Amino acid sequence: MKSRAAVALAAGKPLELAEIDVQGPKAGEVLVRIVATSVCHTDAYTLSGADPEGVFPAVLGHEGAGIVEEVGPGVTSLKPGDHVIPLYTAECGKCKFCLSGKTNLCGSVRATQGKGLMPDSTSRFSLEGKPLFHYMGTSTFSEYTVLPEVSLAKVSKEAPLDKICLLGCGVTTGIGAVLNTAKVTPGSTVAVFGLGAIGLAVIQGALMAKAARIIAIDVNPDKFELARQFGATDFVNPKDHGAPIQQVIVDMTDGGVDYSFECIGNVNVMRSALECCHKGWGESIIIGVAGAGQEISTRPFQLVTGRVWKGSAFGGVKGRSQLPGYVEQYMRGEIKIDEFITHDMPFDQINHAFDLLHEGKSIRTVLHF
Ligand code: NAD
Ligand code: AHE
Ligand code: ZN
Repeated sequence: MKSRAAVALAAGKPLELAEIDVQGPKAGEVLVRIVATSVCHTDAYTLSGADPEGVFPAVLGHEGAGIVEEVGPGVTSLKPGDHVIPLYTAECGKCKFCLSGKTNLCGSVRATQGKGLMPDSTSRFSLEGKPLFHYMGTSTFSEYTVLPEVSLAKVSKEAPLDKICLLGCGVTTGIGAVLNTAKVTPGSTVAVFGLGAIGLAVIQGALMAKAARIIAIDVNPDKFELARQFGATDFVNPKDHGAPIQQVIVDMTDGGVDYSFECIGNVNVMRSALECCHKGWGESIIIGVAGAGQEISTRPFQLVTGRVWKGSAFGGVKGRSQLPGYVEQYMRGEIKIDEFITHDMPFDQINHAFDLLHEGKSIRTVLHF
């Protein structure tokens, strides 16, 4: 079938709007009509060429929501008409990871996903007869996309798809990093580095966890008002201080924070986020994604003296079992999503959505097919 799509033809170039060809689902696969998708910084990161797994030409996009159009042979858990959120972290329920009870990472489709291919190592997308790569197992920048059954969470039909698409990445990642990865305890002091959708969702999670003090840090002071509305109590622009930012935070907090979250993808800030943690118990969670070749460093003494470094992917959330509950929480008013959506526009304005993100003018832009 034909599908409207935005194609990443090469790194560093704007997306090309095109009508692509989409093959029907093979065994264990599902064809989904994406109703709405948003742009996450990770899409921009891959498009920039900094992603070691970035392959071109590809159909990017991983924060979306849609409706099942057709299922392939052997698919039992989904049927046409079901509302779904694509998952870049699959949940097969059967692999070593899924059965471990220790992680939300799933091994079932990750290897081929990282190569931009479906589990049978082929693509369902083509443009003018030439294959296009998939992306993160989701490729939501195409009106019609094909995913493995294990990469789809079935959610309530009552929920607005143009809002809950944000649960496909940003909102879930931030809240989950607080509740699942850090397990922030009531009364804690939390520092959040980077106030995009991820950082704001971390603030939301910290409020849900009853943190007493939430320090919001960004080099763009325009982000502070929304951070305040989400529950941040203190605001720090590193540019306003001569001292290293970790020293500023340590001085503000009688020795450091209980938890910090890096929501930028900057390895120098990752070091600051660790080093602003309290001696003996402070934990720093890396959420930001850093470019190829970049590495983190600190004095081992920072860890010897009790600080802990952790990372979080999709907030430690198991998509198929837990995302339907997140949708219900949104419907009951217990999780904010609408407040992240600073812009809404037709899908064909997708390059403008990328520009707004780069310029620091948007939190999330929802694109409608
Ligand atoms: P974003 O661009 O909307 O937000 C980043 C924020 O960081 C901006 O407000 C920017 O002003 C701020 N910033 C940049 N440099 C800074 C600095 N030196 N000090 C303080 N603030 C600084 O991005 P986003 O969509 O919120 O994504 C944030 C990061 O999280 C990206 O690296 C993205 O790839 C990553 N991410 C990871 C996961 C995961 O599962 N681990 C999921 C989603 C996104
Ligand atoms: N491809 C990159 C890694 C990118 C990365 O870390 N992705 C996050 C999700 S970002 C969503 O916006 C993630 O979940 N990672 C775990 C995984 O299995 O990919 C690289 O460095 O190769
Ligand atoms: Zn994302």
